[in-house]
Amino acid sequence: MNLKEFLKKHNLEEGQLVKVKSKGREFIGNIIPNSNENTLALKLGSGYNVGITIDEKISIEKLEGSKKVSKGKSTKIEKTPALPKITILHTGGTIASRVDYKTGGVIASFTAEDLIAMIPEITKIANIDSQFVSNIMSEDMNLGHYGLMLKGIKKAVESGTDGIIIGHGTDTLGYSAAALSFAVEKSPVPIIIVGAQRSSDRGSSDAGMNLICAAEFITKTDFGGIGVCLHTSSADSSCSILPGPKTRKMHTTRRDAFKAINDTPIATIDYKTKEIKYLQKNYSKKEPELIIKNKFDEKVGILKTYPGINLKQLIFFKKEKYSGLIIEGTGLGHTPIFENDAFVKGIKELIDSGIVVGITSQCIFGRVNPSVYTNLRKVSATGAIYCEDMIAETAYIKLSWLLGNYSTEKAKKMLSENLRGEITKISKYEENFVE
Ligand code: DAS
Repeated sequence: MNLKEFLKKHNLEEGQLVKVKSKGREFIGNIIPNSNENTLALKLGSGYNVGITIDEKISIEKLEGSKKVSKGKSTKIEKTPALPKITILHTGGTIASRVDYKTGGVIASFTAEDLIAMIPEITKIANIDSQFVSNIMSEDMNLGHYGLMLKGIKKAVESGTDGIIIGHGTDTLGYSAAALSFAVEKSPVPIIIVGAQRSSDRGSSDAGMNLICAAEFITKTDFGGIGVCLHTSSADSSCSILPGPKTRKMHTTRRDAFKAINDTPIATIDYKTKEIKYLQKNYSKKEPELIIKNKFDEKVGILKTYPGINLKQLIFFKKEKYSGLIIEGTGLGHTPIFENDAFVKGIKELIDSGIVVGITSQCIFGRVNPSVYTNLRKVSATGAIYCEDMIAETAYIKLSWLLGNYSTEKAKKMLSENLRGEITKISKYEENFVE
């Protein structure tokens, strides 16, 4: 049964206050519009939204009270010929939802008009176009979504855009930023991924400021690559433009959750003065043409090691005929050894079967080293590739992209070579924790 049939069966409509019981959990909220027809979306009293899968086990009860959810009035976009053009690709996530302040209902769909209604000041910075790519929370993305974003980038560049903003959920934003960084080899325009930690219906929303700062940067910079734009600190003072292949979400809720790992932001934008301060000099510049290599190998995985890990988890990747595996080890890139080197032999077995194995560290900051300890040398002797100061997520995306576009031998060689700034000579640390 889909959403429409479900609402009809229970004689319900958008805005109705309901109590829903599903999988042992209970939710009370107003029914709000959403484009996923297998999900009932509620706006909870806390301001957060929740999506509940419609299945036979769900129970629903109508409560007193409802909030009429209107589509909100859409704003006619005034174009100013002299202004540059920015194309916004919508993929979903918190950034893509906005609230009709009169009713408290959330508009889950997204168009340029919605955005202008939410932050009209953006029309003074650029003419806004928008493209619908997907409407998905980013925890639910797969490698196929990167192909959709790359198609959107190509279409926007062909339309003569001066820059691209990609509205994206925050949970897997770092993976997408890495994926697009490798796939877009050269770009004539800046491509900035923007997320939000607070939905626009909350006073502390960061959506508007992140979008404005991204637009300001795009219209003034000579940067031509993939960046990420969110708050620099928890204050509404500035946003950072973070390097695509070095960005990770480091906090579940803070608005400055995103940090450049082992690196510094490319630039910061002061929200009040709109002044841009560059922290990096040799960032990628705009190129005359767009060059994209858009393939990703689906049979690549990540395995985090931990005390008590079972050797079978390693052998799984051989049984399932994977082509690549990133082992997120400990410290300098250690993995368990096991009695009689059983775990190390397991890694060797994977590699001998043709699987490319890379090693990163759960420490997140710093870089791995294959030779300080005897145990590291044992692992390195299997042919496993130490991935310098890349985090596991970036190494995973890079290996998937390499195996999708190059031979296994070439992929092995390129995995530990710096291609897009994903490997830095000196791994920076303090710079990330400025207030
Ligand atoms: N679930 C989160 C996501 O889409 C919501 C957000 O933070 O944007 O990644």
